[in-house]
Amino acid sequence: MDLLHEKTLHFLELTANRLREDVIRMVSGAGSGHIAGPLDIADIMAAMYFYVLRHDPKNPHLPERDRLVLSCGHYCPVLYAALARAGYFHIDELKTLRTLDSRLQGHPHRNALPGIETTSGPLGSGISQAAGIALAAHLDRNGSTTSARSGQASSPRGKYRVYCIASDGEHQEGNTWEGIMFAAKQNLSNLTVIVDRNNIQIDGFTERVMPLEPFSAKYESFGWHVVEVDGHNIPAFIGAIAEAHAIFEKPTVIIAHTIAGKGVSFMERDYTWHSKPFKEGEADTAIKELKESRERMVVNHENKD
Ligand SMILES: Cc1ncc(C[n+]2csc(CCOP(=O)(O)OP(=O)(O)O)c2C)c(N)n1
Ligand SMILES: [Mg+2]
Repeated sequence: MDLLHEKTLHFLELTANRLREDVIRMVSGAGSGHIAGPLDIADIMAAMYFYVLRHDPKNPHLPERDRLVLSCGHYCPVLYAALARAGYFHIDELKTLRTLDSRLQGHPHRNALPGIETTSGPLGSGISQAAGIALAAHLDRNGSTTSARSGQASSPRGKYRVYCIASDGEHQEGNTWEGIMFAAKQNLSNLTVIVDRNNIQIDGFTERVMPLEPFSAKYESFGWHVVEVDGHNIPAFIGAIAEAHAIFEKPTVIIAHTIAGKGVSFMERDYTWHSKPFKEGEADTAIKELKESRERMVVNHENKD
C-alpha cells in the first residue's frame, strides 16, 4: 500500500467525522438504534471504504472485490453511512433507518442493499463466515482444499482479501473461537479480522461482564498474527493493514483499541450509550460538537499548507 499522503489523511479524517454525524442523525431520526460502537469504528470504516478496500460501488458484485464482513451487525448505521458516502446508494436513503419497508433495517440484510456481504445481528458468527469466504477465495484460485501448512507451496491467498469487523463482546461466544481455530488451521492469510476493542458491551464493561484478557495472547496461542493499534489513528491502522498483507503464513487480527462513543464528549467511555434513545437536545449537541471538530480539522490542515 502507498504511503498515506497528508491530503488523503485529511480527507479520511473528515470522512470519519461525517460518518459520525450521519450516525447521530440516523439514530436520532429513527428514535432508536446503536450509537457507541458505530461512532468508535468510524475512523476504521473511513479507512476501509475510502482507502483499503478494492471495490467498485457501481459494480457491487465484482468477483474480485475485497469482502468486508460486519460481524457485529448492530454497528450497521455506520456501515450504511459508509456505503452511501462511497456511492453504493443515495445518501438520502440514510434517513429511512429502521422504518417500515426500508432497506436499512436495524441489522443488515445482505440481499437488501448493495455492498452488504453478509446478514448479521446475531453476534458471534461473522468470523466463521469470513473464514469460509476466505477459504473459498483460496479454493477458487487453487482448486484444492490443501492448506499451505500441509506442505503445498501454493499461496493460500485468493483473488480477493476478506476483512471481518468483530466487536469485543462477541468474543464471549463459542463460535467466534471455532472460526479462529479454523482460519489458523487453513492458514488463511487472506483473512484479516479487525476487533473493535472498545471495552464495552450492552450491560457494562467487558472485563466486568466476562473478561477477555489476555486478549492478544489468546489470539496468538490460536496461531494468529496479532497487531495492536490505536483505532483512531488512521495512519497506524493503515500500517497494520499493510503488515497483515505482508504475513503469508497465517491469518492476522488487528486489535483496534477504541474509545466507545468516540467524537461526542458526553458519550465517550459510557457503556449506556451502547444503545439508547436520545433525550431532547442531545443529538443537536452531539452534531454541534462534531461540526466544531470538523472545523478545527480544516483550520489545522490549512495551517500546515
Ligand atoms: C447472539 C446474540 N446475543 C445477544 C445479542 C444482543 N446484543 C446486541 S449488542 C450486544 C452487546 C455485545 O457486545 P459488543 O458487541 O462489544 O457491544 P458494543 O461494544 O457495541 O457495546 C448484545 C449482547 C445479539 N445481538 N446476538
Ligand atoms: Mg464492545
